[in-house]
Amino acid sequence: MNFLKKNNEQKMIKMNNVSKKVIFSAAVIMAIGLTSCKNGAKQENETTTEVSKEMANADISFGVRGNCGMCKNTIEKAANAVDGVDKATWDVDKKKIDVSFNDTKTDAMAIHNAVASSGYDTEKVSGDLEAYDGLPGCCKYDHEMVMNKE
Ligand SMILES: [Cu+2]
Repeated sequence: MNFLKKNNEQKMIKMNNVSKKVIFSAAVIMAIGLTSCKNGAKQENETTTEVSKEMANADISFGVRGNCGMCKNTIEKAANAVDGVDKATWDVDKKKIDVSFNDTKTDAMAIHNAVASSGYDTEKVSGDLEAYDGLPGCCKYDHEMVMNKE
């Protein structure tokens, strides 16, 4: 009787260990998933602190579709990569980008095209579909999404 009980206890301990392991790996997987999304979300709140590298003399803002903080990174990076762009800030709620740039070096259409080639729809240019396909799952925004919201 005593032996049986002990045996049972050991079984329970073993099972416990197994389920603990399962729970632990599930937690690790979830944490990894959450971290990548949190990273994005965290950057959402940071204001763009690009050091002024251009003499901006013009500002535009236009609608750009996107979902999250990772979208924000991609969109702003694409706009900032345009020669003549001083600062680009995309608003995740308004689905809108504000760009300051030097109009002797670039123009609005070049900025639309740069953002679109990173996979994101702007008011004037549809996002490059190949780039869109390469976006992380959570960034695959809805092409019908309302943009440039107030
Ligand atoms: Cu995203």
